[in-house]
Amino acid sequence: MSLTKEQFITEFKDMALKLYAAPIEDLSSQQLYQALALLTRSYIAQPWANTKERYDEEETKQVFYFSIEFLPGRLLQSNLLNLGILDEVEAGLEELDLHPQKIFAAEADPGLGNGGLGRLASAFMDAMASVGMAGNGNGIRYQYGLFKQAFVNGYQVELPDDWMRNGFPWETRKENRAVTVKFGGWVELRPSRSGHLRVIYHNTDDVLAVPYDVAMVGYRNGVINNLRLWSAEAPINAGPHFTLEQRERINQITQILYPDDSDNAGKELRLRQEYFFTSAGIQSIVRHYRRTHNSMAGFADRVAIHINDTHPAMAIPELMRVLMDDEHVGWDEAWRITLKVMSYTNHTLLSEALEVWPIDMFSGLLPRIYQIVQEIDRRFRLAFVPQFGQAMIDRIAPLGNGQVRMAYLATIGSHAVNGVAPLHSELLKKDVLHDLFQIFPERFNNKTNGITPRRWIQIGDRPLAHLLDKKIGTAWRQNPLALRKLHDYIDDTRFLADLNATKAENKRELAKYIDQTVHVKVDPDAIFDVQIKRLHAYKRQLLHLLGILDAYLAIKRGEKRPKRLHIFGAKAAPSYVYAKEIIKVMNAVADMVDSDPEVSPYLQVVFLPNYGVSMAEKIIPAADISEQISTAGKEASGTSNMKLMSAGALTLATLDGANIEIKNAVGDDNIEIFGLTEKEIAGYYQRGDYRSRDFYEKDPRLHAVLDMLVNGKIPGIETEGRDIYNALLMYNDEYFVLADFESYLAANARLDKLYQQPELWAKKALVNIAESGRFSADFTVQRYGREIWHVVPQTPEDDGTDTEG
Ligand code: HBZ
Repeated sequence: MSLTKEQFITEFKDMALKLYAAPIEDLSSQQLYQALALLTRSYIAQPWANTKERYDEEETKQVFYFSIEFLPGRLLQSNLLNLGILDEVEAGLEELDLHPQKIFAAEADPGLGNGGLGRLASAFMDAMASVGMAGNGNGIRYQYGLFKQAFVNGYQVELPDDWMRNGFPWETRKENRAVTVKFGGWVELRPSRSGHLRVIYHNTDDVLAVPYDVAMVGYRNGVINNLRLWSAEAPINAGPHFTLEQRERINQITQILYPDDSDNAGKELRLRQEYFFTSAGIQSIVRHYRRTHNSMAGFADRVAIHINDTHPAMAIPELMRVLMDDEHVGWDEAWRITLKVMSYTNHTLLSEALEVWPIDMFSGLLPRIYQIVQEIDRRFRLAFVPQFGQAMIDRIAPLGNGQVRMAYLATIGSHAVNGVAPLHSELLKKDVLHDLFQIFPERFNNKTNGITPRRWIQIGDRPLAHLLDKKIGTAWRQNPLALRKLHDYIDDTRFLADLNATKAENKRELAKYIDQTVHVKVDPDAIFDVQIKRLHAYKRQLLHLLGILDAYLAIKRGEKRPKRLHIFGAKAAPSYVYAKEIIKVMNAVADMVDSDPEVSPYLQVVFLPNYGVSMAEKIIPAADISEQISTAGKEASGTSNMKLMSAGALTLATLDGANIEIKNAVGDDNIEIFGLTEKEIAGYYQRGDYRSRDFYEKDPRLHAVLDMLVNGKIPGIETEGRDIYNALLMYNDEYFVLADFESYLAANARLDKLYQQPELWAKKALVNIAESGRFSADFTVQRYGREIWHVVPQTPEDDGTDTEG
């Protein structure tokens, strides 16, 4: 859209006055934010309505991305950017003597997700709108986001994240689109006079699902898609016998986000949440379709539904239910439609994260859905036992071991199943879904994750964005593959110096931010070494910590090295004791290093509390080193690896997840790889001969570092050091931390050496930025569009590289 600075100023003053009956000088940042958000919304309204109308008129095939998490980050700035009016608005605000960044910072982060899976869902929403794809999100409007993390005496404490305290100006309540979701009770199947089966529900607990829609603004293309978040409410005609407790139970469904990443909560409330938003989504899609069609025959040509991990896998039996019970479609036709509509992404190989539900719980809460799953199970067995044998089919049928197995159900009921990086997709076929791959090989494919450079470079890294504009023009903002033009300047000494200057500027900014938020002074000339992701044993923040302890000891012995600032951001699941112990030790080490004048000139550690999308926007531009050090074969893809690369950080990585694609993109000289490969680790498993203690005994540096955990040298820790020590030595180090220790140190030493040559470092940073364009989520969703959803993407065109693994 177009908007002049002058126009904006008039409209903004007007909006502020209407809202607060006061001139802008009297308003707080929060109030200014509210006024600006509402004004921005008013710009969105018309194109939003137009987009909907166009999709309906042209009968565009629509994608519905079902996800139990979305992590959009702050929306004001990105909406302004995507509308194409960010510059005008900022100029206007400045003319009014206001500080744009202060106003933007007043927005609360919608913390509606845990980590990678939720952030990916939001990146896809942004990307689908930006490439002009009709893509809608379907999820839950959690009253509280993921907990707010604070440290007390170095321990993680979890505070409620009341993110909607000041309202959420981007949502629109659509009570006219509410649907009813049924739980519990029992079902009666009765043949009706017309020959259809009539399904009669008795004694169900009915919940009203009310949608709140959030606009997903495409980048400068006039497209506005929809993210629909469902809220649970008591039925409208609940009647006089409806108790406060019943109301409370209903409200609970959308009150909290389960704070688990790579874990299976296995709680009935979680199952309720999953069915709640899945059923609401399916019902509203079918209802919308039926407004303009008098049968379901063409449904699969107009609708694609994507299941983001197994949390929404009940979409499969739920669509079967609606097709059969409400639309009177027979089983075979309903199954044909369902298979064509559904596709599924797996995000993890960790067995503890594979969702299963006890049959008792499942059938009690969802009796009709359970019947349908039973029938899917029966037909699956009937079809495949003859060819593949009872034993194999028993292993992978939807029902088994007294459980409903969601990953198997999702695979059986989808026409496409994908992993999120080539190695991950291969391992799915080899291990977790191996048997199902034998039956349905054509369904399996890879779709490497992506990120949105709009948020991470255009918004998060303004100094870099401007430098790029100056050097290679602005084409990269539309098509990030244009970043490859940077290669032409690999020997441009002036430009390399500018690149380093940009990084230095970002580091100074982050240093200020760290001082403001945690009151710690950091040296902006240090190497900024960053590890930002959920805290999990397989991600091995612990290996990073052991590296820090080794540096500490070396410095104590008199070794000099370039100063390193280790920056961590990570939340641990509240029930994940080991992860929380790692946080505690990390904070203790940070204090120990800081208070030791012999060490502090060379080493500093900061653990920033409450890591999230907005904080990532501050940290990423300032990073020199990106730590991606998971045990090979465990990290499905990773996405912070891509973001950090695009900011010119050098990746210190194991050959895991998308690190492998990054290595292929930048070449061996521009990434620091270390550690065991997935094959080598599989070898250890097979032979059963990993002995962590051997490494401890052989390597004096490792020996000294591990001893520090238990010899009282780290002030302020209690049993945490001992627990970690035991996990590594007595319980044989499940994630091969000790095996990779030596090569991790060697890789770090190479980085220290390289940092002494700023121009060489800048060259490597340049190659990383130049090659980061391929990881744009715009390309990822276009691949999904072509190969899975069968929708036609519009602009910009993908070059087709990096499609299959
Ligand atoms: O999904 C992550 C993977 O660990 C990461 O490698 C990948 O890049 C990213 C996007 O594909 N997985 C998750 O974030 N998983 C969860 O957040 C999760 C949440 C609730 C659960 C299980 C897993 O019950």
